[in-house]
Amino acid sequence: MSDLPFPPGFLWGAATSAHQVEGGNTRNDWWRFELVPGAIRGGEKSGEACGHYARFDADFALAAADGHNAHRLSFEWSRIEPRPGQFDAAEVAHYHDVLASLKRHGLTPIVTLHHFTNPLWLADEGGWEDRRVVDRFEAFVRFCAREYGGEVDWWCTVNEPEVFAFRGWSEGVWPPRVRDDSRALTVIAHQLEAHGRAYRVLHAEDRWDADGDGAAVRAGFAKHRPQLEALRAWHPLDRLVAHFERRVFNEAVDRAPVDGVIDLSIPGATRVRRVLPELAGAFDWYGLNYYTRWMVKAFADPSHVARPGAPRNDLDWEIFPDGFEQALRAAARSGKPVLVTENGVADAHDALRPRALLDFITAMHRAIAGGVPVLGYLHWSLLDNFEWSDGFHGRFGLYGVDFTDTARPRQRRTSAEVFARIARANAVTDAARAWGSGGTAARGA
Ligand code: IFM
Repeated sequence: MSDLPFPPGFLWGAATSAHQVEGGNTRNDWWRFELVPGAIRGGEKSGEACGHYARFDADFALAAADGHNAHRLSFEWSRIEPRPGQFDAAEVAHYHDVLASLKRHGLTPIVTLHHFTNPLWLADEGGWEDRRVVDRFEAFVRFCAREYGGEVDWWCTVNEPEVFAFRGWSEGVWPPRVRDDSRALTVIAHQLEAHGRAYRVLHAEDRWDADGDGAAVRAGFAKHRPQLEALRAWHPLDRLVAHFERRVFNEAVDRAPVDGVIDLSIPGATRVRRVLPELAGAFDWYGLNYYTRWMVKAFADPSHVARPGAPRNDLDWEIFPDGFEQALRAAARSGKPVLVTENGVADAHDALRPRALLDFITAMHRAIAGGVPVLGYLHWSLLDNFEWSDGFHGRFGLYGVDFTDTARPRQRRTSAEVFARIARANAVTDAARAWGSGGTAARGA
């Protein structure tokens, strides 16, 4: 086979989030939630997570040695602003150290400002259900833009507004453990509104072109975009529920930053409709998080399952690379270039990931060849990490982590080598294919 080259300047890297890797995040709502019996699978707690708070420099060295040229991370709001309006100088300095380390290693930072966790004070005043959060977030973003603008150009305002809202307020499996679709829609709306505000603030306050490419700010948010299909294609209710889910989860969230209209509705919930001029056109790139296709089964528990017989990862999510190509094409309909802010496979034994990685990246190449402008690909994740209510069960790392002793060396997986071969060549080459095809057959295939 011939090489599949990617555009010059393509960003290759991995993505992480603060709470999932740093450890010791005692001042946010997830830390408190993890203490609730039954909240996390196996009673696990983030605890020291990967110990990345102390080991970031060594971890970035691994990424750089593998040919990465970018890295997506998040700033932990509760560290930087432990009380409203008060900023912790030591923690502020810590993230300067992190950014300096990324620079030394030649990794362009892509900084997420909200990745699921909230300072305790924010959660206690109503969190993302209370409209005040939009002002609170704006103030935090303004602080970050002024403080770190000289080191950061790529900003990701919020991560997966729809996942954040549905898990916390509809399914009730994340904090604050609410089961109310109307409240979930309000939370999505607040996240989108906060994104619009943040976008304007970043462009107004961050005037420094940190990487000298002519742009001081490139901002967007990360959208989780699963395929959603009826499990039983003949069943009117499966089809109807899949339709409503696609509409609110994918289409309505896609539309909001394009024309500034937030219009969220699902049967049985109060519709949320807002027209926000500051949200219209408020993104420089479409952040795509793609993992899987969900087959929807109406009024069942579970209501989302993998396609029967499909290859699945350790969390029972279908591995469906064609869906990635479709999601990229859908993202491009926003009219903006696409940045793959996440894509990955939970696979503790690295049996499926090497092959899947090749298949996903080849699907992305097809999308690019078909005209989709893709700026880069950030693999989830550099390290195994704390997978929210699944505890340490979903192992997504190019590198394995020994959670019994995070000081031990990271375990380099075959996937890291496959990814390195692609990133270094900026192409899917035969050498990468040779490494990637060694994975064992997919479970359930
Ligand atoms: O670990 C998460 C991440 O925090 C957000 N996107 C999906 C990942 C895998 O579930």
